[in-house]
Amino acid sequence: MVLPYIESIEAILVDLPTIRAHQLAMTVMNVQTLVIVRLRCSDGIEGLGEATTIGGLSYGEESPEGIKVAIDTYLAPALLGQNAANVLAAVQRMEKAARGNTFAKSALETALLDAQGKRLGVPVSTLLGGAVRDTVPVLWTLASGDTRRDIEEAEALLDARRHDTFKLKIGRCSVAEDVAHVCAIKRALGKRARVTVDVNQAWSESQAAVGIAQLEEAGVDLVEQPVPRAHRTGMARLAARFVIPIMADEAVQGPEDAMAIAREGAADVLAIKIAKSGGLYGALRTAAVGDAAGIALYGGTMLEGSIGSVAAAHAFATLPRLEWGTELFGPLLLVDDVVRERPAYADFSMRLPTGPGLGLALDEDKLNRYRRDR
Ligand code: MUC
Ligand code: MG
Repeated sequence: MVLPYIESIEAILVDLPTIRAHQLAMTVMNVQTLVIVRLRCSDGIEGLGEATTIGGLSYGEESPEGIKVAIDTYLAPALLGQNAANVLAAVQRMEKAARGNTFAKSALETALLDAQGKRLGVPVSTLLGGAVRDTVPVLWTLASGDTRRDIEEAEALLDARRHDTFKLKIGRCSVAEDVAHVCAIKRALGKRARVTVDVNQAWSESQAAVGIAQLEEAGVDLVEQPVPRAHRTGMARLAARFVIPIMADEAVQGPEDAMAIAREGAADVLAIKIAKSGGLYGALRTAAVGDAAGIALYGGTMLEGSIGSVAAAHAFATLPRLEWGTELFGPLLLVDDVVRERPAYADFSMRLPTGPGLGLALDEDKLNRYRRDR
């Protein structure tokens, strides 16, 4: 048997407008940049991958432009000519070629898995051992920056049965203003919806103690990353002090962080993201550590488009426990995408595509329309 090898790798920057401004503690997004990976193999099969960040370098340590440089200059040369059918061997070569750069590695691993799934005629979730669910619950983030508008948005999405859990992005305003904003939304939605907040590291521990007490009182369901990622002992004190679950997002990248969080009791829930963990396998290893420690799991996003979101969905669909569902709504935040058919959302969930690989097909016209170097 002739082994297929990796023939070429292309990383393409794609700029897509969002449907409305998306306001987070550290940035306001009006556009999302996708780094689309096209990995071509000697047997004619092409795998697709994607990496995104949020607000350039304002969220994390990788930017879209930096991801492209890392792929073009270091990661692609390490993979060219290698066996395309051995994904983990390729992942190991990437680990040797570059430290960190987990977002770039995740996009490449996704492309390898997509290609291998297409080669074998099975979905990516099957390559990972098999899906235990064919849909994943998906929440929506309210982040227009306007309380009234957020309530109207939530009402419409509840009526359409698209989402029944809403995550509010806070940390831009004072604690008092943020809490008032959240309480107004929670009051308006009542028992019809779950409401969570993501502070994106913006509070000090003492601000968090004040804010979380009021959010708990208002019936909010969960608080994500209230304090900076490095303040694990502070997170542990907050997790011990309050009944409302505390979720680690920025504080958990890979399995080692999950282990430290478990050891220190620094969170009740882990936000697992393929980008943070360097790919789908890394995400599942991170989840396994949390699961073994009795920490609840949540499928996170870096606001990827369809390719990255569906890749994550294939991984999250294999998790035995996914208590807090997912936030894989990225495709719905974008006015358009670069695939022929976007994933379907209904009944508060995303349906996993069933075709081989990711189950998505690239739309060449759209790619040409939105690529930055057109
Ligand atoms: C984050 O920090 O969780 C997820 C949803 C959203 O609106 O932003 C992301 C990032
Ligand atoms: Mg977060």
